[in-house]
Amino acid sequence: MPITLIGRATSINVRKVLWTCAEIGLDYTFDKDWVGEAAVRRRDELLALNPNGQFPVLVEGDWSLWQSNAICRHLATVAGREDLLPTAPRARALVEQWMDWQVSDLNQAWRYAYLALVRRMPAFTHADEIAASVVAWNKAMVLLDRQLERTGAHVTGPTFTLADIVLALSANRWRLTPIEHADCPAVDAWLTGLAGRPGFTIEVGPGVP
Ligand SMILES: N[C@@H](CCC(=O)N[C@@H](CS)C(=O)NCC(=O)O)C(=O)O
Repeated sequence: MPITLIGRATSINVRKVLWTCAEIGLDYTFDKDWVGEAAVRRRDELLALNPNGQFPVLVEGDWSLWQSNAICRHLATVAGREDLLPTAPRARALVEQWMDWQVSDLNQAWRYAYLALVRRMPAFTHADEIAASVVAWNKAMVLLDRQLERTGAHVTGPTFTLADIVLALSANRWRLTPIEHADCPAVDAWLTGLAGRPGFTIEVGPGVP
């Protein structure tokens, strides 16, 4: 069945799915025609697939799925990639735990600072809010750093999983955002170590925060 991924290549949530596709070696179409006039013209099409009107969306025939982390898990499951998403209950729960932490706590921490300092959105200009967001973001990254220090390798242990994909994109955003960064040597070493993986250079490497 033909598989289509819908979204913009600049989106961190789309890029985590693109990286997962690269790891799997998936045969799919990337429909990225959602910029400017096309986004307006295709708005109803998007809303029919995702009532949130957001990207990414995965389309498999007449079935579709939204939420980037759910899409990554689905693709790994269908591909039988137990290395990316283990089937053993505890191992799987830990991968899901870190993925949920990324999409909830970590995303919430960086949102204000990123929208203010990188996207330069007019609604995000309060200095106190930016400062609070930077503190929360650094605190979250130090938590991740301690975890990577403990495992000495990847987010949940010695092997690479979906948790590394979703968190590496977040860590890359943190590194490339112009803030004062907390000292996170384990995060830096982990990012450097991931550089040879399929998809990393394309989806994380070129310096898009
Ligand atoms: N929790 C959702 C968030 C999706 C989301 O925020 N997507 C952004 C792009 S990163 C979006 O589509 N924004 C609206 C737009 O770009 O028009 C997920 O992980 O898929």
